[in-house]
Amino acid sequence: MTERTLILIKPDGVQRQLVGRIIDRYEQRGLKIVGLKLVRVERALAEAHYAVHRERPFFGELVDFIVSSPLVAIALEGPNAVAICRAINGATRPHEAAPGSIRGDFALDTGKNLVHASDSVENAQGELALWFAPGELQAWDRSTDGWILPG
Ligand code: IDP
Ligand code: MG
Repeated sequence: MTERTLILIKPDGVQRQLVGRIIDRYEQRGLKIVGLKLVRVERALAEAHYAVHRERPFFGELVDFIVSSPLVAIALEGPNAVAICRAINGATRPHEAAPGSIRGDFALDTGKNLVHASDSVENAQGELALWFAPGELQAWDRSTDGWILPG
């Protein structure tokens, strides 16, 4: 089932100059980039994005971190893109993230775990609408699709 999902390379990933290496993980898997931008986020957007965590003790710190410096927002498309990206990122807490995952290879601290990925198709649709205007998402044909995608 073709899905779209939202990835954020959070400010720690941009500051540590890991953007290229992180994007490479998704691209080499075969996922297609359909949206990509560097953004300095408004507080309201960060709060809306993490609204589900509003009551958690780390919410303020998390929002402060997300608005502290530019981040990279990416829309990715592919079969099971939501689950595939969660696996590429690895577990939320880096000490539980498998080696080979982004967090398992590059992160130590839960608050600086480099990446976000939507956790369901429904949430992905909401998050993509929050982060990208419709005209910023591109549907495009890839010449290698026949070698990567089903059918
Ligand atoms: P996810 O990013 O793997 O989906 P969530 O549980 O949705 O993880 O949490 C969102 C983000 O909030 C995490 O990626 C992490 O940066 C931060 N976070 C989660 N739990 C904690 C915590 O206990 N302390 C500090 N930050 C946390
Ligand atoms: Mg989450």
